[in-house]
Amino acid sequence: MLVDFDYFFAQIEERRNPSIEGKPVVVCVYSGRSQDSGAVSTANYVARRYGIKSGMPIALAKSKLENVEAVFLPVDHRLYEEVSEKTMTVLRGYADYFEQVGIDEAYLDVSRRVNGSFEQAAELARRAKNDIRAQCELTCSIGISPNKLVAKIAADAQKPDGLTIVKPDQVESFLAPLPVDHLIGVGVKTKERMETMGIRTIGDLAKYDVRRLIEVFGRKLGTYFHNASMGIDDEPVQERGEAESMSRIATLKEDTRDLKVILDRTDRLCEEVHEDVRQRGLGFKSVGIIAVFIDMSIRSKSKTLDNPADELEILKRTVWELFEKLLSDSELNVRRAGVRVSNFAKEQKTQKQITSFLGNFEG
Ligand code: DGT
Ligand code: CA
Ligand code: CA
Repeated sequence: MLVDFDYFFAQIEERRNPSIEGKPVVVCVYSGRSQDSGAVSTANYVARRYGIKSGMPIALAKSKLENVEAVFLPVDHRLYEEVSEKTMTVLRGYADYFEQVGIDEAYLDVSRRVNGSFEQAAELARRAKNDIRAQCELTCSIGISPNKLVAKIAADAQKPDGLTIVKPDQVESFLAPLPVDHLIGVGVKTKERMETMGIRTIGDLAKYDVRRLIEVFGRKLGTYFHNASMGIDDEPVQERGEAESMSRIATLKEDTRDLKVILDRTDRLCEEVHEDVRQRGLGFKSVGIIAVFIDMSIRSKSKTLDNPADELEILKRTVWELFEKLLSDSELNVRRAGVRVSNFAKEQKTQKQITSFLGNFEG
């Protein structure tokens, strides 16, 4: 399965402020040079009907929406990252193997848990969509197919709130009528090149002589295009950075240095991290915490346990201990707090340097 959230940043903005639903919503990256300089990050589907697209200059988007009551908002990455983490935690529970590939999409290998049945996979997808709607108040679109390549295209086939199932014997007929640029790796240039060769659809590409493709695009790319056009792909769904560490970070309700308030939030982060650890049957030997203070300075602490542990209570207790120490060394209020476990018993990886520690938190 490929799960991709619909108009992700704009949908989160609608959820935050339901009164803007139904109006064109345009989320922008303002460059700050002049009032409207910058680009559109994404737009809701109402705005898309007016021709608004990701990457478009803000001024152009404004002119297209000139006589319409539209909402223009700046990106709030912090919020989108938090929502993303939550959605990924929910989705992970539906997969045998899980691979997040962007802020709003992930591949789920569900073969084992549905015994290879596409009907059961569809049922699982419907449950995942309902769960995501209930827990995160968001819609997503899901593509189900025998492999990652086709699942990605299937997820895009019916948006928003879509569910598209392409069984093995439907792959060819599903792909054939689609324009070639639906394939990953076919950009504007390649598309133009293929057009001059009389290749407009994926079906045209599938019929094209593979030797000729290799002459034009080289062996690697030519072979890839040939296989991709027939829906052939055997890339596994792979956990990213599985053995390194697992972490969660969150913005506190208020800036504070009250240990109780901080632990109230980090206890929940511990529960989420613990759930990830438990699902993968790992034990952790290191526990870390991180605090981002109101001046944006960052402090972290970690502790190595005597023995690998997998108990939630040990995690919470260690986090408590570490935050107590950290607060005693600083006078500033804390804005964000995070929890991390690493040094997993199964893999016995050495502990990473502080830079990757932060990299992990900020993802
Ligand atoms: P969708 O999936 O077609 O319903 O719409 P989105 O907005 O979810 O599009 P997607 O999945 O390609 O991208 C996920 C988020 O990434 C999107 O909400 C905003 C951001 N994003 C996408 N394209 C661009 C871009 O060209 N510039 C910037 N700044 N952000 C982008
Ligand atoms: Ca999306
Ligand atoms: Ca996406």
